[in-house]
Amino acid sequence: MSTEDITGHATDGDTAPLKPYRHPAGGWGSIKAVASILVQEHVALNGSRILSHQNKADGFACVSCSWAKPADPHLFEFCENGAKATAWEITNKRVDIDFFADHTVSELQSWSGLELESRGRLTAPMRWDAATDRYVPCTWEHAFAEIAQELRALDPNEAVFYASGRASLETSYMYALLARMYGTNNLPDSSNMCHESTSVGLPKTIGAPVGTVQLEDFEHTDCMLFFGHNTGTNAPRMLHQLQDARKRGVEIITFNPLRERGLVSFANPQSPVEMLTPSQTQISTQYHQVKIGGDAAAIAGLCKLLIEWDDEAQRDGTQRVLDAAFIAEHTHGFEAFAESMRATTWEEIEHHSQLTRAALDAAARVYAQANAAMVLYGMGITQHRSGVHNVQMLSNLLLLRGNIGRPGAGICPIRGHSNVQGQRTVGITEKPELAPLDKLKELYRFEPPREKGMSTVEACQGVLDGKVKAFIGLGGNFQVAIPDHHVMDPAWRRLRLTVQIATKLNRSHLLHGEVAYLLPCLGRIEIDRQASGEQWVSVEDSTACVHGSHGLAEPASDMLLSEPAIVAGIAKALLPGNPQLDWDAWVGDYALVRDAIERTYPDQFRDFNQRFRQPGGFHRPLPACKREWKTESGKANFIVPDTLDEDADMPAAGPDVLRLMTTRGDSQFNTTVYALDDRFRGVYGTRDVLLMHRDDLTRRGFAEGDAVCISTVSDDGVTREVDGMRVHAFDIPRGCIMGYYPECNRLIPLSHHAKSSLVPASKSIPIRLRKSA
Ligand SMILES: Nc1nc2c(c(=O)[nH]1)N[C@H]1C(S)=C(S)[C@@H](COP(=O)(O)OP(=O)(O)OC[C@H]3O[C@@H](n4cnc5c(=O)[nH]c(N)nc54)[C@H](O)[C@@H]3O)O[C@H]1N2
Ligand SMILES: Nc1nc2c(c(=O)[nH]1)N[C@H]1C(S)=C(S)[C@@H](COP(=O)(O)OP(=O)(O)OC[C@H]3O[C@@H](n4cnc5c(=O)[nH]c(N)nc54)[C@H](O)[C@@H]3O)O[C@H]1N2
Ligand SMILES: [Mo]
Repeated sequence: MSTEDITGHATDGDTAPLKPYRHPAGGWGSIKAVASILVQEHVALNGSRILSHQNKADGFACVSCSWAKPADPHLFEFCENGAKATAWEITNKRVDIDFFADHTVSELQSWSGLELESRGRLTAPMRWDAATDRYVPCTWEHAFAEIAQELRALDPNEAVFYASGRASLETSYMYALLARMYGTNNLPDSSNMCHESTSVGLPKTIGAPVGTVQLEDFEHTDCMLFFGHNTGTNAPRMLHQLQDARKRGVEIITFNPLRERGLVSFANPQSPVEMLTPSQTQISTQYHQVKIGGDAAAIAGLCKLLIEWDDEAQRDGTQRVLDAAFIAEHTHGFEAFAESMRATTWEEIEHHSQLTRAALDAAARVYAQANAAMVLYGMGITQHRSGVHNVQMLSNLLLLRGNIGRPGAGICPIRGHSNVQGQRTVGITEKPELAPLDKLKELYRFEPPREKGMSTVEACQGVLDGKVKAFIGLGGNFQVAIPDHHVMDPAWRRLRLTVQIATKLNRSHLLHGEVAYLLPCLGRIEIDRQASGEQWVSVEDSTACVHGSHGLAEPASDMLLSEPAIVAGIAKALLPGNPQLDWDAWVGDYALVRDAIERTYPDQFRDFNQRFRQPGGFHRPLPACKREWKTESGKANFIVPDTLDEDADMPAAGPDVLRLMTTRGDSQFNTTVYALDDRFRGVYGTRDVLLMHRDDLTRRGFAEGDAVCISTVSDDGVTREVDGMRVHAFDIPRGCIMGYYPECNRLIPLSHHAKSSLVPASKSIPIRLRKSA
């Protein structure tokens, strides 16, 4: 960017739809946005009462992000985006039986995701009728019976049981058990598109699949290194911790190709003083606009400096820069790693990261002086072909100074969905080695399947190959969240069975199989009444804390069932009776499911029912937090990166090729788009834009706002393009370009994914542009 405008826009970019956003994240803009969504969803009074119970010990866990929920919450422990997600769920609008009578499925396919979801909540179980091409009402009993009959006709490995990350621990445990008792480990979840690079990368380094940072650590840290996360939009409550840390003088160093508003500055919308004065807190003390996919190189630069400074200190007999005692006692592989960093040249580092040695020197100096430092990261790290390596490089950086397993230090993957981490904890995984199969066998006396199941990418491949014949979705919008829509869309129609358990209508429900059910469920904010009374459920946040959640709103319709009731309904119709397991009793009282979870994972969920409702939840024990390393070497491992260029093995790129990141805007939750604005990036009224460096724009002969056709560079003979996107100059490194998810998903080849974690590489797609005809 050429000017001082910190919003990310070249200042002459005032032409609509881009207008620079000059305010801090939070502040009055946030209050206005909350008020407007409450009005839009017709829930103003009811909504504000309900919001005051959000993320409280007596209330419900927000359905938006998975950030930690403190034991002593603010009066209103929610953020603008949490409020939007709540209003979206408790909306007064309905997609009822009449709606489906009025519209064929083919007609609805031409609607946008926003148009579909904004019509409101689903109200009754529906079955697709081939003769009229409409969803028509059916009874729950009929639905369960036919789904069971269809599943029984298949080999269990021909069915896929997807989960999207929102359903509670209780539902998730039951769902995983249903799939395994039926006979398959085909249990992909949204994590396969998200933090799977973490879940694969960290066990090899620190012996844990999840982060080690807890909320208290924010009070003890001196330095935070932030990589590839848009906190102001995607985990806004964390801005409170960042603001408090800044007030204590903590250094916050950010690596992100975009200058994200929340990481630049913040005004607390819940602080009367800040709202009445123009005060705002500067969040990042250093901001490094790394090239897309350049993190491994940038981190290598930091590691190289630390190692070389330490070499000098040893020569000069001055104070060591590395934590030599920690490295000796707790780690494995240091020498090989140090050697590889010494051998990495500055030319490579600067070329791949597009950051200067001087900039990395400034960051490394702060890190080297911090007593306790933590690394926080999001999709900018994991959704790359080298996603797993990126995660391991972050871990290497922390290990060099012993920054794992002590107060104020640690690694903090910022998870996505509000219970995505928990779903993995209680058995939703396609990897049999991660599920307690022997324990399940002992408890429920059945033979669990042992062969590996399908991840998200493998399930898509299975749908294409015809190996998959049935898809069951526990929430989510799978068909839109995945890559390669051109290739995938036609394949769904070849499935025999699709079952979607959902709160709102989305495009996945329209890409259905020959036999198709749409089963509407209660949301987490709604009162869940069962035989033993109103139920509580539980979720696990990004810091491995388990919290209770209790709905407050009246259900959207009296025909809804809870998610546990739907899972149990299918299970009872499908599976032979089992004296060890009474599905009806579980549905009648979810405390019994929690007891079952505790029996299955006694160490993790000790006294589950007694502890889960305590303020702040309870923390699952994680050995890495105590410096016990559950790795093969018994130590924390340094891992040498294969390459600093994730695309080294890609087909020849050429100077006209740009790297595209597909990312979220401020008014969306994943595929759910609430409105077309992305306020913090100053984009209004459209999502069909591509943001790129001014030099890249002019070099191609484009003018601001020109319509272009964007196409993927690949060698598989498939044309992947989106036409009619508008290009705008933006503050982003040269060679990089930003577009929105899910609008750009059709550009990502299914095969373009992280090695070993198979997370689609949604943040680094090689593309070309040409003017629209
Ligand atoms: N309001 C709201 N909250 C959400 C969600 C939502 O959609 N809306 N989604 C939830 C889910 S499921 C998830 S996974 C999280 C996602 O939260 P994020 O991890 O923030 O995901 P993205 O919005 O995709 O943004 C990725 C960030 O990485 C940066 N980035 C892109 N490429 C690179 C790179 O190569 N290197 C670096 N260093 N940075 C890069 C982008 O500029 C952007 O700031 O949020 C969760 N919370
Ligand atoms: N290009 C690109 N693609 C991406 C990403 C990216 O950054 N770029 N991010 C990836 C990531 S990180 C993720 S997590 C996935 C998200 O993929 P998904 O989790 O599959 O998608 P969502 O958009 O979160 O799903 C929204 C739908 O969930 C349903 N729903 C909402 N609440 C409930 C509930 O309480 N119960 C039930 N049963 N259903 C409910 C509603 O019907 C709603 O339409 O997308 C991935 N895809
Ligand atoms: Mo996610």
